[in-house]
Parts: sequence; C-alpha cells; structure tokens
Amino acid sequence: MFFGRKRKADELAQIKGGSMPVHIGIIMDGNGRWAQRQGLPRMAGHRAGMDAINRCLEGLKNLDVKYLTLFAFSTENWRRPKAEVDYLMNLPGQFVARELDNLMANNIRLRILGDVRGLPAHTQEAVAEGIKATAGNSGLTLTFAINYGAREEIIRAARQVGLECKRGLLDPGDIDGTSFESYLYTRGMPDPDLIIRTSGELRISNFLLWQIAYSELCFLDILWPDFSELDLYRAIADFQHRQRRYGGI
Ligand code: V0D
Repeated sequence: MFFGRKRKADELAQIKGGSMPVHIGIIMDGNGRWAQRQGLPRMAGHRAGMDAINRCLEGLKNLDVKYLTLFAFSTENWRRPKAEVDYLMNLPGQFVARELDNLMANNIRLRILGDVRGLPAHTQEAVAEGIKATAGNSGLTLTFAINYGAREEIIRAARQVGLECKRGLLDPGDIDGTSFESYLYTRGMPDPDLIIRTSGELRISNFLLWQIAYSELCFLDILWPDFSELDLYRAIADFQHRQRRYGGI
C-alpha cells in the first residue's frame, strides 16, 4: 500500500513538469469480462466501472486537464440482452444521484455526446438534471458519449449541411474543416490529445473518428474496472514522452 502511494506520487510529480493533454478520451472497455472472470453477472462489471470513473476524476483533480470524454454506450450496444440494456440505462441516473455533490464540489461540468432522443425518458431526465445543475461550472468538462457512434455523428452533420445548402443558407464551396466541425456533437470542444482504450483491444470501435485525426492512442492491457490513478498517470507520461520525441524532429 505504502509503495503504491509513493509510486503514484512520484508519477504525478513527474508528469506535472511536462505538457498536459487538454482533452483525454477513454474507451472504458472490459467491464463485462472483468465480471465474468470473477463469476459475477456482467452488471456487476458495469457498476465497478462507475467506481473507476471516480478514481479517474480523483486523479485529474491534481492536473489541469480540461476535458475528459468517456465512451459509455455505443449505438451498437442496443444488441445486448434487454436486461443488460435496462440496467445500463439506469446508470446515468445513479451517477447523477450519487456524484452530483462531488461534481459541484470539484467545479466539474457534465455534458453528453450522442443521440439523446434515442434514450429512455427516465435516462434523458436524469442526464438533463445533471447537465443543468453543473452548467455553470468552469473546471473539468466531463462528457459521456452515450448512444453515440462516430459514423452516425458524421452522417448527421452531413445531413444538416446538405439541408442548409438546399435552403440557400450555405454555399457548398464554403464548407471546410472549421465550418464542418460546428455540425458535430463536439462543436466547441478541442480535439482529444490522447485516447486511452482499456482491455487490450486495439481498435477505435466507432468512438470519435473525425476528432482523433492527430490524437495519440494509448492501449492498455487492463480491464476498465481495474483502472487506477496510477494507470492514468502512466498513460499521460507515455503521451508526454511521445510529444517530446515529436517535438525533437
Ligand atoms: C457502464 C463503465 C456513467 C462503462 C462505466 C448509459 C459502461 C459505467 C454513465 C453516465 C455507464 C452517463 C451519462 C451521464 C452520467 C453518467 C454511464 C452508461 C454506462 C450507459 F450524464 N457510467 N455509465 N452511462 N457504465
């Protein structure tokens, strides 16, 4: 325990001297596998995954990361068993009920990315409550991607652009990267500097696509419920090493 604490403090001191990623995105993978390995129902893994989010927020308290974007539920996850989907749809409400005080105390602003209208009404209400209560906070922006798919996001943007062209509000010749971005769910957010995926899979799986054009990708061989502050600090240290090498050329 003592050594664990020391390693964490050392790693933190180390990364504090380097360039900090402004925006970190995380694909929180491995919750179901974590549960199955311990002979527990998959839901127990999702619940343990919420505790890992809190450890991540705790770890970020000491750093000046401005945006944390978490991939919680993809548009493909609807194919899971109904009982599991129902359970997942209660988690935003549980998170807001349990963590709102913590978000307020730490000046954290809650947001979401994705097709909110595709979620059950009770989930939408819980999320809306959390977003409204924290809208005035100016520290970390904590964004959950729920009912999110990057291709759907880009298609939705293309449709809106098409509609504005048809209505004569936009000239197709004026569409460029900057204007196109304003139609994405992430409008106004800086692109992620660092993307972390847990559980050893080496894929992006339709998480942010447009936005990760220049992001550093960090794949960790641990399951999300086991993710610790030390893992976060090590991923940031890895990011900083790569930045330094890139800067040297
Ligand atoms: C399950 C591990 C927080 C990943 C974390 C609807 C999978 C726990 C939220 C949440 C999920 C979402 C929106 C919001 C506040 C909290 C969440 C889902 C799954 C899918 F405004 N955890 N979490 N949402 N898991």
